[in-house]
Formats: sequence, structure tokens, C-alpha cells
Amino acid sequence: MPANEPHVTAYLGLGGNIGDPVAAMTEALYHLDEHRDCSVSTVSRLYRTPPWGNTDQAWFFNAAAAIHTTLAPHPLLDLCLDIERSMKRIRAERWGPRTLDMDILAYGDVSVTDERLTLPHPRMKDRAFVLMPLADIAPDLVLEGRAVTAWLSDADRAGIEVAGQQRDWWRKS
Ligand code: A4P
Ligand code: MG
Repeated sequence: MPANEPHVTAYLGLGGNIGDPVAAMTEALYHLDEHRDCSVSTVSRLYRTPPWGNTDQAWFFNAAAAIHTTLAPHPLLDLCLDIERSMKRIRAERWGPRTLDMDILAYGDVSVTDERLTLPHPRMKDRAFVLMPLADIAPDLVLEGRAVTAWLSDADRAGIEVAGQQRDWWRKS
């Protein structure tokens, strides 16, 4: 995306626990960065997180990314869903099952509530596996009147580990 184009900063949450989630997240971020209407601005460290919700499943890798985009919220959602689907398809056909979840956590200071999209993401404020990576890249981002770090101080961080200190884990060398 040309740097001088008017754009919005959006925050994405990435996660996966089947196959090679780090490779899937890497591919997803490359896809976004190569898209003409998006560029990846900042990526969090990589986290290992115990499963939340249904705990009878493998640990996850989670990360967060800030992107710059000229896409409106719904086209950005469509792009994220396309990328998710392409990851699943590639995996099913070639390297066995893998999954990738990519949520839009926030899009500027825009609020959306419709049948396809809720912004900011409604289930992020009590999920340390979202808030910890997000705090790496946007500690002062305000969600419903509180900073990410404030929400994080109330969240249950038990078991969450930093899997790597590098922010460039997704860059192919
Ligand atoms: N949708 C609405 N708003 C949004 C948004 N802001 N961003 C709609 C993205 N999608 C949004 O999403 C289904 C639909 O939500 C999309 O098609 C879109 O139209 P989904 O992610 O398949 O599932 P969900 O219904 O959003 O469920 P939920 O509660 O978000 O499930 P999760 O949390 O994604 O469940 N534990 C750890 N440690 N780490 C994880 O990453 N993830 C899950 C997955 C469970 N436990 C986890 C983790
Ligand atoms: Mg989700």
C-alpha cells in the first residue's frame, strides 16, 4: 500500500492450534502485507497460550498485528476470512489439517454492530491470549473507556508464555 494514501490503523488477533499455526500466521501476515490495500505495521511477540473456552484441545499460538489499510471494515473482514479459508484449503490438500483464526480486534475508533461484524471485537476484553499480544503493540489503545493494559491487569494470564522475544518472527529471512 502506498505510504501516502489515507488509511486507518486496524488491530488483528491471530491464533491457531492445529498443525503449524506459526507458519499459518506467517502466511497470513505476508498475504496482508502484499495486498494492495493493506500493509503490516507492527507485529507482537509470539505467545503460547493454554486453550480458553473448550479446554480439551491443544495449546494455541497467539499474536496480534497492527495494519494500515484503505479497506472499509467489511471488506477487511472479507479479506481476513478469505485468508483463513485459503490457509485451510492449502492445509487440507497438501500438509494435513491446520487452522488459522484471524479476528479484527479494532478498526480505528469505529464501532460496528451488525450480523457479520462487531467492532471492537466483543470478546477480547477478558481474554489474556488476545490482550497480552495486543499490549505489545498497542498498550494505550482504549477499549470501552479503558486501556488495553488496564483490561489485561484484570484478565487471567495463567499459563501464558512468551514463545519468542522477536517481533520479526513472521519475516521470512
Ligand atoms: N465476526 C463478528 N465480528 C468479528 C470481528 N471483529 N472479527 C464474525 C472477526 N470476525 C467477526 O468467527 C465467526 C464469525 O464472526 C465471522 O465469520 C465474522 O462474520 P469465528 O472466529 O469463526 O468464531 P466466533 O463465532 O467469532 O467465536 P469466538 O468466540 O470469537 O471464538 P474464538 O474465540 O475465535 O474461538 N484459546 C486460546 N488460548 N487462544 C485462542 O486463539 N481461540 C478460540 C477460538 C478458543 N480458545 C482459544 C483461542
Ligand atoms: Mg473468533
